[in-house]
Amino acid sequence: MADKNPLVGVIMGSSSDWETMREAVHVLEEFGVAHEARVVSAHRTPEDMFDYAKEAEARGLQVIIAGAGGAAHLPGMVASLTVLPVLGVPVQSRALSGLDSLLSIAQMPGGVPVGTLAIGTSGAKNAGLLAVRILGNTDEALRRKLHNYREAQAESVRAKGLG
Ligand code: RP5
Repeated sequence: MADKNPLVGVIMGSSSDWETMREAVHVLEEFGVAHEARVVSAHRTPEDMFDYAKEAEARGLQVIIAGAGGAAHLPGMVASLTVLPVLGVPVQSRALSGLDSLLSIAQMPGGVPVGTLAIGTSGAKNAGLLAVRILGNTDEALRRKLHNYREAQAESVRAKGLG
């Protein structure tokens, strides 16, 4: 899945991560941000991961969102190969409910940053929103959309009241 000239790359370790990572893609679609989504595994296709990370900057990507579960090396390895901001999404694993993913992604050594989000769909959604906020620093139209989004969210909470 790819728009022309994508600004955000959404990658994941397995097609089984898509159920989670589609939340990030939904946000990018909602804000009209050009993006692409691919399966790039740190363990099963390490050469593809290397090429993706090394070529990302020259291809015009500005943010990479990387989701993985279990021994979740993908976000950290990609961050070690690029200077683009990398947002890591811990996918909820079957064995340990994503705690393994979270710790694998969050506990990076100093010098190789990964912005780690929450486990699962909330993390994926917030990774999408954080990518939009990063792009919003230099894109006034996106910044306006973020203000509208925030206001609409607040209104929807107020409208629900106590149900
Ligand atoms: C990781 O292993 C993937 O990110 C996925 O979350 C997990 C399980 O992958 P599958 O066995 O479902 O392909 O690399």
